[in-house]
Amino acid sequence: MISLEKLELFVTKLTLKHPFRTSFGEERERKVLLVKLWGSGKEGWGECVAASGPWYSYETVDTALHVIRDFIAPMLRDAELESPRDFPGLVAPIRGHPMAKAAVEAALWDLYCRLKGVPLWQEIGGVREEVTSGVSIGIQSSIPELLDRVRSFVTQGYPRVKLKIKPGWDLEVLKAVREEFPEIKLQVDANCAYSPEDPALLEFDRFGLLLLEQPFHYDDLLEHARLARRIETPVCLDESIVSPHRAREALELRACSVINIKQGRVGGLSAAIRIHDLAREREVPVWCGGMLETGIGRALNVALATLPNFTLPNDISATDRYFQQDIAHPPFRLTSRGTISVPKGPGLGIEVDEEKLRREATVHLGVNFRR
Ligand code: OSB
Ligand code: MG
Repeated sequence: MISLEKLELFVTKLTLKHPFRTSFGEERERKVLLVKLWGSGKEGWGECVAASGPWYSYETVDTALHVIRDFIAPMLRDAELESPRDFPGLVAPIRGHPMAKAAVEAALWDLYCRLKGVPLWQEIGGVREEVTSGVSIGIQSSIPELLDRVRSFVTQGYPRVKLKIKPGWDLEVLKAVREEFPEIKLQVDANCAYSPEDPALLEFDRFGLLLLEQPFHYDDLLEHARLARRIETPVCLDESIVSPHRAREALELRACSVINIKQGRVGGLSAAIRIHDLAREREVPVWCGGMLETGIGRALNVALATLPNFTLPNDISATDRYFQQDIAHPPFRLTSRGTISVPKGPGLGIEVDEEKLRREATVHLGVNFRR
């Protein structure tokens, strides 16, 4: 049994190296909620992927803080968990709030694996020691600026580029990128920005894309299923896949032929693994999405992406692509093969700069579990 002693919550701000613009807005810094769990003399860390506003999902850092402190922590105090696999059942009475749940589950996995002395990727059945990287490039002010960004990442060795698109920042942009980079692995992400009637959608097939991610509203599986029957480019879902239940529906409806898995969006690592397995049974490939995580969240993504059905390049870039300063060590680096190596140590395999975190945290609170 995991004997939990204490839960701590931290909120801190990290400045992005470059503003990140999507169809729903621009981020210049990230407010990050971190969870630390103490048990049997060891510690485990989890990162909440909720943003400061309810744009990508309804959750925010503040709703997650509230749900963890006021509902999840009291449940944990009275719980008897054999493994992190028991955690989703424990918090199932809380409706929704997947990112809040996922952050605590992540800390439990890290703690559990550190107590066992095994790396997380091995514990969950990972099959590779490096994962294929990719980079997600936000909407820029002009096409020349975008081309500069793409050129810089291609030169650094990124094997796949994802472009954020929206109506009006799509066909012309793709034409320009394809002219300069006819061969690169390229995919696009609309973050729900299109209406099903938009004629541009039928033009994407000209650009040899790996996939088109989430063109329509997050609740709309039907229109994605219709589009998937009309175009050659594989349709991939991100925002729509909020749980294993929804993944099954999407697969049965053939609303997508690829799934972007983000453990935070689906309610935790256990649910992410379940979706991976469901997709694998149907021979639908998956890849790991990103939420501009710090090294803590990135380490979890890297472990997840070692599972066998993560066969497409992931939104897992090197540490130096994100923030001016990270809070975890060592940094993740891009290898000469365009991959990110999986840390060898127990649990997540990274260390948190806790001194810096304590110094800079805007919120820091603790809950004791000792009975
Ligand atoms: O839609 O995949 C997305 C970041 C924040 C919110 C949504 C998305 C993203 C990314 C970032 O694309 C990918 C990364 O972390 O490298
Ligand atoms: Mg996306």
